[in-house]
Amino acid sequence: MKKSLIELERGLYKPKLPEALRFGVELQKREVVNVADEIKGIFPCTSGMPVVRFLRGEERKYEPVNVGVILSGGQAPGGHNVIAGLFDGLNHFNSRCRLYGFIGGPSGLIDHKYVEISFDLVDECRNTGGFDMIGSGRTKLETEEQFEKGREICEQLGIKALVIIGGDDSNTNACILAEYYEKKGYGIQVIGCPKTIDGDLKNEYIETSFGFDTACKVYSELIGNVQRDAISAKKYWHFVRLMGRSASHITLECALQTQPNVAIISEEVKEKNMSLSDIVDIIVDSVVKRSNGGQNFGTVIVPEGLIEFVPEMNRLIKELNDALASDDEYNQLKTDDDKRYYVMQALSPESREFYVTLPNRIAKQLALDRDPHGNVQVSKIETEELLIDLCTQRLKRLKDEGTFKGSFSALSHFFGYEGRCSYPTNFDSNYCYTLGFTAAALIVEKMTGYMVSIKHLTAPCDQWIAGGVPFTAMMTLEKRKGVMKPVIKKTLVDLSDEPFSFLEAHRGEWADETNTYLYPGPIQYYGPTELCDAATITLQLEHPYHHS
Ligand code: FBP
Repeated sequence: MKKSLIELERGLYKPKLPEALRFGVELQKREVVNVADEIKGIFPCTSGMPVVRFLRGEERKYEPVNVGVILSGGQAPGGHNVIAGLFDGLNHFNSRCRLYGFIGGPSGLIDHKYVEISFDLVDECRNTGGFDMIGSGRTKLETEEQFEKGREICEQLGIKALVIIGGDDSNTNACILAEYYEKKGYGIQVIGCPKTIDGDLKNEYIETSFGFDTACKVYSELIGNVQRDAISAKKYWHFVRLMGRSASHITLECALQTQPNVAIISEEVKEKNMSLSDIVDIIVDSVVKRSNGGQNFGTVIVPEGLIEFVPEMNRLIKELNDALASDDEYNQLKTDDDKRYYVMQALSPESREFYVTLPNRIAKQLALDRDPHGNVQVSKIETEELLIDLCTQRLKRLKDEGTFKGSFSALSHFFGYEGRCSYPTNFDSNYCYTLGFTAAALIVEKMTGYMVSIKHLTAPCDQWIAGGVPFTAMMTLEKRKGVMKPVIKKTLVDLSDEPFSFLEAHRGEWADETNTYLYPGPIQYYGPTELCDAATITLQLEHPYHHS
């Protein structure tokens, strides 16, 4: 197959590993994390285990082991390198180990669809983006029937360990699977790796999920380019919605990298109980200020989950979900107008009053687009269009009153899929390879119920600390569909943390008539280490590296 020059070139890149993993390893057991009694009760076999880390140790002989690997959920740059690191790691510990990839995500395990991962297959995919080596999927591994199907195929292939590469939900299910296999005594270990561009799988033990670094750098390049266009043409305001589901980590990181005029952070909107009108105030304020300085252009970036955090919208969405989730009468209505009328009748007077103020297109999207569970698909609501509409109306009013004398012409963008399969940055290439290699080390050391944890990520790679944390140490109880369930918590933007404080300290100046844009440009693979290997600004602010 023909390859692009960059693909050939990246294929030659040798990901860096922490020093401790390059030779023999020694497993060091550290603290046992105290977990709630309820968690201990649900996971008697996999709680009470210590956090572990690897130190450089004697070269040792390990038993060969057959391992299965699963990619779960949305694509994130670096997934292939986790598999490459796992493959090379297993080989490093015993060249008779074998690795099987389950095709199409968790459903591959249940339906027994797999491929044996060969050296050639790994070599084809080193340092590439995408999950196409074995594919991914969103099937949830949660029932005993599925677990048993998994056991059957593991027994057939002699698989003694599964590596699940996924986000908070997939790792929560990996924890349940690990406990189940342990309780049944099947001798199948389960190890997780933290994946998601959204950056919301992070905590005391997991500094960041892989893919966040690359995705943010791709979006930041695009935002920088749009800013350069804006400052050149001087006639457009660009409204950019960024992926990330509920969390605003991506928007925050992109704001720090590009310094747009306005960056809205959903978690702040929620904390301050800001209405849609308050958000419009912030944007319009910047438009007017900049226009007074002769700058009728600018950039606004917003997270895709924003509307869920706006109180009146949140109430409306809840009412719509409740009213329409399993409503046959609604589903049989033929025309959009009939559906809209039906929706209006189902709403409380407060929500109805708000609903009628929404632009037609958005009102329609809210009433029509449902996911298979009957919920509004918030990621498909064009929040950026909604904001453009509301700002246009407000600025027209100001113009009529004579308080706005400039012009306002806006363009909308949504950056999401553009960043999910990019060639991983050096950071993600190294991080992912290390995650996979560490998973191999945990497996040969017979650990189960652990997520790979790599710490000190802002230090040079050879100083990273590779180890694992029991899934149960990260579990809390949350209400899901009305029932308390153990889950690995999604981490949203913490308004008291450094990254948000930095934004808060500088955004006034960015919103102003002066232009403070940054243009990060494309991802760099060669050149000074500070440029090529650097972690995100978020990581650097959260975990500053102190040169010794
Ligand atoms: P994961 O949580 O599975 O990593 O996926 C993240 C994500 O890219 C979100 O940012 C986005 O909202 C969603 O997936 C899109 O999902 P889909 O790929 O099903 O369109």
